[in-house]
Formats: sequence, structure tokens, C-alpha cells
Amino acid sequence: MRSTILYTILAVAFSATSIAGTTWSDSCTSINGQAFPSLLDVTTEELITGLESGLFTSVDLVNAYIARIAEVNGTNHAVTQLNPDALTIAQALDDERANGTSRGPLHGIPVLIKNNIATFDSMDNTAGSYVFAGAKVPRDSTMAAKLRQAGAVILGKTNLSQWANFRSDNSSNGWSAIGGQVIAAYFPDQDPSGSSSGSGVSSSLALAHFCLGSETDGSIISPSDASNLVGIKPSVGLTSRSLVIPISEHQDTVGPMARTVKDAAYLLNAIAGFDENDNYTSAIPYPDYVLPDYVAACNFSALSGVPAIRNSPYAPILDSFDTYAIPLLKAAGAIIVENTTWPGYDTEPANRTSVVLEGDFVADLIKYIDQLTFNPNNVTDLADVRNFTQSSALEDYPDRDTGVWDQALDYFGGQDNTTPEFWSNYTLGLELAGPQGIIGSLTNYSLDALILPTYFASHFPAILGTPVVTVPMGSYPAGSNVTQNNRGDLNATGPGIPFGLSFVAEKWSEEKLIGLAYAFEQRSMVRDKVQPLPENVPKTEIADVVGKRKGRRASVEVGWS
Ligand SMILES: *[C@@H]1O[C@H](CO)[C@@H](O)[C@H](O)[C@H]1NC(C)=O
Ligand SMILES: *[C@@H]1O[C@H](CO)[C@@H](O)[C@H](O)[C@H]1NC(C)=O
Ligand SMILES: *[C@@H]1O[C@H](CO)[C@@H](O)[C@H](O)[C@H]1NC(C)=O
Ligand SMILES: *[C@@H]1O[C@H](CO)[C@@H](O)[C@H](O)[C@H]1NC(C)=O
Ligand SMILES: *[C@@H]1O[C@H](CO)[C@@H](O)[C@H](O)[C@H]1NC(C)=O
Ligand SMILES: *[C@@H]1O[C@H](CO)[C@@H](O)[C@H](O)[C@H]1NC(C)=O
Ligand SMILES: *[C@@H]1O[C@H](CO)[C@@H](O)[C@H](O)[C@H]1NC(C)=O
Ligand SMILES: *[C@@H]1O[C@H](CO)[C@@H](O)[C@H](O)[C@H]1NC(C)=O
Ligand SMILES: *[C@@H]1O[C@H](CO)[C@@H](O)[C@H](O)[C@H]1NC(C)=O
Ligand SMILES: *[C@@H]1O[C@H](CO)[C@@H](O)[C@H](O)[C@H]1NC(C)=O
Ligand SMILES: *[C@@H]1O[C@H](CO)[C@@H](O)[C@H](O)[C@H]1NC(C)=O
Ligand SMILES: CC(=O)N[C@H]1CO[C@H](CO)[C@@H](O)[C@@H]1O
Repeated sequence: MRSTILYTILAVAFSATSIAGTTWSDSCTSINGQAFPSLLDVTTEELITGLESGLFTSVDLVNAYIARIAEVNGTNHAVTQLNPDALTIAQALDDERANGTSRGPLHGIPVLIKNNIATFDSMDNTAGSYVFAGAKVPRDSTMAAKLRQAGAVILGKTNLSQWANFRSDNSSNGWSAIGGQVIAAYFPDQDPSGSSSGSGVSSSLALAHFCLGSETDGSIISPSDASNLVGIKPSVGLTSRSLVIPISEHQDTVGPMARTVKDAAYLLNAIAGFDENDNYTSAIPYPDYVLPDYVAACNFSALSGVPAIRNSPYAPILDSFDTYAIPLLKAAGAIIVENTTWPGYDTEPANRTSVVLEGDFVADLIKYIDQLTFNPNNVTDLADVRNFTQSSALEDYPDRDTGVWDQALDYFGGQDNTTPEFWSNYTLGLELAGPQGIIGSLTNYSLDALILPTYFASHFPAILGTPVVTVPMGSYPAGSNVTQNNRGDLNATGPGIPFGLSFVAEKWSEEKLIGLAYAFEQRSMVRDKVQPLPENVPKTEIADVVGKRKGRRASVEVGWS
């Protein structure tokens, strides 16, 4: 139903613009005067136009992205596995299109997915741990199934902070045993943040058109922050977690990481929806689970008359927030209520979050393992997984400890999410992040949304299961101090490292937040101003593969700009 409507909207949009080739202002390559869009800047709608007009094929796109991955994966380790079937799938989708069938806007467009989202094919799903190397699942995760249904080409799997950053107290963002260390592109040895580190770097460098990440507390919006991206952390339950390696059923959610709000909205349209294999999706509040069209929610005028709020940000991101984002939002019509506070922030007891996440992990990991049709190391629960990790030389133990699991198993006695202590910690969180946090602010000040620097945005939405949309806001200025991560092996801040602005509101408010984020993005276009270091950007473009296919040499006119 929705894809039909979408298709109609697209068709209208196309007739209003000129045909392929002439609408691209940023085209960086051409063949005989025929311009191709730069993969670093291309939008979903430009890809659709190019595919529909026959300027290039899905096979061309897959070849171009594979070549780009090969150029950089040896240094940034963003992609851990390519889908060996990607070209065959792309060819089948090209054939379908030639036959007059389109599955919708994502037909033939390559996407990379985080290595905790299972596919029923020859790719692994490991969360970066050798414990699941070679493990088999009974079917596609719902995310993978929906992508295939929408015609997207699953190009491969992206590296991540191992176990989605739920193993160690002294590992680094973006490191996994299977994938190595992800490095972001805007500064030497840049900390990619995490845990969807590879998805962030892959989207920022166009190693696929866009990517899926997952978030428990910051894992989509924080790597989006660090790589100049738009990230949408959906309401828990809007996207299915079936056959996604879990941390917490109460907080996990899967969402898009892309270069523009509209690109992210296209991907969200494809993956959101009810799934009988994840009962949290049964809470989706729309009649018959028919969701809003998140692409249509991209509204330039969304900010007119919309109040927003400012919440306790810190230097140095504060500067951009105060002197750039707030004035821009005001000029666009937003009414800013300044300096409201979240009292719940100051009263959250130490270890409350640990009790909830660890209790969920102990239970939810078993549920995931129980679904495996092949379990190569015969693990049954967290105790087995910890033993494997501590015994295997490949897992870099003890240099990277298992502190999170030790605490779950020892301190909390391996209790799961069915104890009274779990429940009282969980419901206390709902009170602190709700009435004493997000919901309290929205209600008491009659606000539509809250804005805050992305760096500080994840925790209360994580507890409540509410959505966040982050949009590029700026980057550390020249002369900023370079600071390292805890291990001293990555640079966490430094000149040119990006950061974003987050829009936050109540559960199921994605449509509203996407509108606000789009209105801010279209007026700021920070994505175009903050650029990765040239040496980190792969050079292969569509024209190179089309040229090869047609036996012609592509003339490369400009690099990225
Ligand atoms: C990474 O690049 C190397 C060559 O540079 C290639 O052999 C390897 O297959 C690539 N891996 C992926 C996942 O693309
Ligand atoms: C194209 O359409 C025809 C007629 O519907 C069908 O028989 C054929 O299998 C289709 N081919 C592909 C590649 O989809
Ligand atoms: C999903 O199932 C669990 C366990 O039976 C239950 O606690 C939870 O309330 C259900 N969630 C929804 C949204 O139905
Ligand atoms: C909000 O806080 C900032 C930073 O402390 C301050 O400069 C500003 O005046 C405050 N605004 C209001 C309305 O109190
Ligand atoms: C709980 O929090 C306190 C205070 O931060 C800390 O000293 C203690 O180690 C924590 N315990 C666990 C098991 O996390
Ligand atoms: C797992 O169990 C199977 C069946 O008992 C056994 O054949 C296999 O060797 C075990 N694998 C490991 C790594 O222990
Ligand atoms: C711990 O792991 C090692 C190596 O994988 C295995 O030999 C041993 O049996 C395991 N111990 C337990 C208690 O599971
Ligand atoms: C990480 O913590 C473990 C356990 O405390 C310790 O043995 C190891 O040396 C630490 N690693 C680093 C790099 O500090
Ligand atoms: C949270 O869980 C801990 C550990 O199980 C327990 O001691 C504590 O009372 C709980 N706190 C609340 C507020 O329920
Ligand atoms: C850089 O660090 C130094 C020493 O910690 C400090 O004095 C200075 O203010 C910092 N500069 C900036 C721009 O943050
Ligand atoms: C961090 O940045 C500094 C300054 O550009 C550079 O010298 C260093 O090699 C980088 N890497 C690490 C791990 O510090
Ligand atoms: C694709 C890629 O970068 N693979 C690397 C993953 O990490 C391992 C271990 O560091 C390397 O051996 C691979 O080359």
C-alpha cells in the first residue's frame, strides 16, 4: 500500500525536474558529455532517476561500491564481509526493472547492514565475535527480509564495536575480533564512536548508498555524530529486532544511517512495521499498522511556529549549538524555550542502567542462541560465551576485558529480566526519563520537540524507547585540542571532527522529528561544509564501472568537492 503511494509521489517529483544528467550539480565524472552523480553526494532520488533512465544499472552500482570498499577497507576496516551473491541479486533486479517491475524506491540500491543483523545466505552474523563465526540462522532477520522485499541489494556486513559495545570496560569504539578496528575519516586515527561504527564510516564515505545500524543507548546517533551523518534511532518497536543479536529487548532498535534526512527516511519506510516475530512491534499505534510516509514527512516548513528546547549542553559543541543552531532554528520560525532541565538526570541511581541492560542481555542472548540452526561452539548462555571469549586467543582477552559480563554474571548473580529488582529498576527509569525528563519537558512547556547536541542526546530516549533524529551541526574548529580515547589508540576530538544536533520527542513521533530535522538540514547543509580527509575518500565512481562495461574510458573531471 505504502510503496504504491510512494511511487506515485516520486513520479510526480520526477516530472517536475529535468531528465537524468541535467539535474546534478555535483556530478564529478562523465562519459562523452554524459554526467554521472558523485557517489559521495548522490541522493536516493538521483539514484532512482539514473536507474530508471538506464544511465547506469544496479550491477554498475554494486561494482562501483565493491571497488570503493576495496580501496579503503584495508585502512578503515568498516566492512567485514561482502555478500558474494550481491552481483547476482543486482542482475536479477535489473532484469525485473527491464521487465517493467519496480519494487519501489529502493529497487536496485545497495545497502550495508551492521554485523548483528542476520541474513539467511552465505554471510555470517557474529556481533564481531568468533563465538558465532559460521553460526546459522533459520531465516533472514526481518530487517534483511524487508530490505530484499523493497528491492535493496544487501551488499555486505559492517564492522561494529564488538557485541554492540556490551562486553568490555576497556575496549575501543569500533573494534571487534572479527573485523579489526574501524577508523573514521575526518581526522587521523579518528575514533568512529560506536557501536554502529562501520555503518557510520561506510555511509559517510559512500561504501554503499546507506546503512543500517542498531542502538541500545547511542549506537546509531553517536557514530552518525562522529561521521557527519543523519541517523534515525526509531522508537523501540517501530523496527523489528527478530534475528538481530540483542542487548536489551527494552531498548534495542534498528535504524538508518545516511547522508541526508530524506535518504534516511527512504530507508526507514522500507524497514519499519509490524512483525509477528517481535511482539514489541504490536505496540505500533497506527490503524492496521499502516505507517506514515516518512519521506513525505520531509517538510521545509516544519519549523514554523514549532517550539523547541535547549538542554544543558557542554563546551565545545555548545558553541555551535548556541551561535549557529539556535539562531538558525529561530530564524526558521521555531520558538526556543531555553535552559529547561531534566531533574531525572541528576537523580538516576548508579547501576540502574546496568541492572536493566544486563538483566535483559542474560535473557535475550539465550533467546537468540536458541534460534540458531547451527551453533558452532555449542554455547547456551552468557557464561558459555564469556568462557569462549576468555579462552580464545582471537578475542584479545584480557587486554580487552569482559567487565560488562563479569558484572552481569557475578554482581547481579546472573539474574535475568524477570526479577522484582529488574522490574523496579526498569520502572524507575521510565519515571526518571519520562515525567522527570522528556515527557515532563514536552508537557510542562507545551513543546513539540527537544533539541540538544547529539553527544548528550541518547540516554533518556534509550531508557524510554523514544526516537531521536540527528543531523550534522558542525565540526571542531581549527586549533581545537586533540584528545584520545581511553586506550590511547584513537583520536576522539580534533579539528574537523564532526558533531550533530538531535531532535527528541515522545514515542512514535518519527514523522514530526523527520520534518523538523529536514527543515534544519535544508537551511544548514552542514554535510556539504564538513569534509572527510581527501586521503580517506575512495575514488571509484559510477562512470569508471560504466566506462569499463562499455569499453570506454571515463574522464574524471573533478574529485570530491
Ligand atoms: C578488502 O580489500 C582487499 C584488497 O584491498 C580485498 O582483497 C578484500 O576482499 C576486501 N574485503 C572486503 C570486505 O571488501
Ligand atoms: C519478465 O516477464 C515475463 C512475463 O511476465 C516473465 O515470463 C519473465 O519471467 C520475466 N523475466 C524476469 C527476468 O523477470
Ligand atoms: C511482549 O512480550 C513480553 C513477554 O511476554 C511482554 O512482557 C511485553 O509486554 C510484550 N510487549 C508488547 C508490546 O506486547
Ligand atoms: C541559558 O544558558 C546559557 C549558558 O549558561 C546562558 O548564556 C543563557 O543566558 C541562558 N538563557 C536563559 C534564557 O536563561
Ligand atoms: C555501582 O555503582 C557504584 C558507584 O558508581 C560503583 O562503585 C560500583 O562498582 C557499581 N557496582 C556495579 C556492580 O556496577
Ligand atoms: C559441539 O557439539 C557437537 C555435537 O555434540 C560436537 O560434535 C562438536 O564437536 C561440538 N563443538 C565444539 C566446538 O565443542
Ligand atoms: C571453556 O572454553 C574452553 C575453550 O573453548 C573449553 O575447552 C571448555 O570446556 C569451556 N569450559 C566450560 C566450563 O564451558
Ligand atoms: C583491560 O582490563 C583488564 C582487566 O582489568 C586488564 O588486564 C588489561 O590490561 C586492560 N587493558 C588495557 C589496555 O589497559
Ligand atoms: C536495582 O537493582 C539492584 C540490584 O539488583 C537492587 O539492589 C536495587 O534495590 C534496585 N533498585 C531499585 C530502585 O529498584
Ligand atoms: C587545550 O588544552 C589546554 C591544556 O589542557 C587548555 O589550556 C586549552 O584551553 C585547550 N584549548 C582549547 C581550544 O580547548
Ligand atoms: C592523533 O592525532 C595526532 C595529531 O594529528 C597524530 O599525531 C596521531 O598520530 C593521531 N593518532 C593517535 C592514535 O594519537
Ligand atoms: C575487511 C577487513 O578489514 N578485514 C580485516 C578485519 O580485521 C582482521 C583482523 O584485524 C583483518 O585481518 C582483516 O583484514
